[in-house]
Amino acid sequence: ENTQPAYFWVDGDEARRMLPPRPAEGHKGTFGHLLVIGGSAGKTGAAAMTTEGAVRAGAGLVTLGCPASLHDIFEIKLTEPMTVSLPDVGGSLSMRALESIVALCRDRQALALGPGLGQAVETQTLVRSLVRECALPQVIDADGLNALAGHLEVLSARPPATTVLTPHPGEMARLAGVSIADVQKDRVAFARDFAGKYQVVLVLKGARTLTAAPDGRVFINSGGNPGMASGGMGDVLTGLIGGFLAQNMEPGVAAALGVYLHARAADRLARKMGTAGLAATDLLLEIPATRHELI
Ligand code: B4P
Ligand code: MG
Repeated sequence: ENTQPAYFWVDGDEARRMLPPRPAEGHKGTFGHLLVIGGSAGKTGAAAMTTEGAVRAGAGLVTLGCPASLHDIFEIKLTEPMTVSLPDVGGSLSMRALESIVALCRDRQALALGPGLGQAVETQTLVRSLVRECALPQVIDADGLNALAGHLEVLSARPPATTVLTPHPGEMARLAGVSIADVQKDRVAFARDFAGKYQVVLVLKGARTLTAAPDGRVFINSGGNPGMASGGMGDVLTGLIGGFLAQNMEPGVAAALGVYLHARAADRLARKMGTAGLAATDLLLEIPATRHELI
């Protein structure tokens, strides 16, 4: 590896410099179109929150590709995002969805893969095919990451530095085939080494989330609080990062900015409501004002 590590402490000033442009004459085509592939029976909320996170990141358009048997539910649940019905088996996406998704990727700017997809064997095979075959910048989370555990070689089929992985320590351990203690022992070194080895942007979540880019940059997040330790918070983050990727941001910066805004929104909420009982959907509503406060 060629690269020297470089460390960045992400606070309000650093985040302000990262914000994507919002030109006065911009229209929804200017701000990108994110495709989200997610959802399975019992896990529609995760996919819904990811699409809404992308809306809150300022993406121009968001489309969710979801299992056909859940399509009507998403049509009612989601308002701004569009939905596309894809072939499924028993509420989980099937391999027959591959061709349609690859076609959808043609006129989108980024892909968010994984929220609530479930762990059906066929769905996991589909995920790996999409990682290989869709050249768009991708953010992969949750069951998307689970599908890669034991199959990290698929990452080598991707253009370097176009993939963002967002594991919490449990997912990171599974992905790398080590224990959670091994991950947490030296988080910076772990994240940096993994990012370099697989040429991905690695977001290692938890108190003090780290974002490591394959060129050696490591962004250390300054905000966040235990109010974020509730189901769905990670799905919102995936949407934010996907929304920034769709706005053509460099993947390392898109990830670090998404992590910062997500945590800062939670810190604003905590000042008003405390750190217990915050819902991920509360955080969604807080994001635009959090961004506005930066500028
Ligand atoms: P899952 O059951 O897979 O949880 P999930 O669906 O991914 O939930 P969600 O998407 O909402 O949360 P995520 O963590 O993605 O796994 C949970 C299990 O994984 C746990 O039972 C545990 O075994 C393991 N695990 C998870 N986090 C761990 C940790 N830190 N240490 C050890 N084991 C862990 O996203 C949550 C978001 O909130 C992230 O952005 C995260 O950075 C943030 N967040 C959570 N707590 C925070 C805190 N105290 N301070 C700052 N940020 C915090
Ligand atoms: Mg998660």
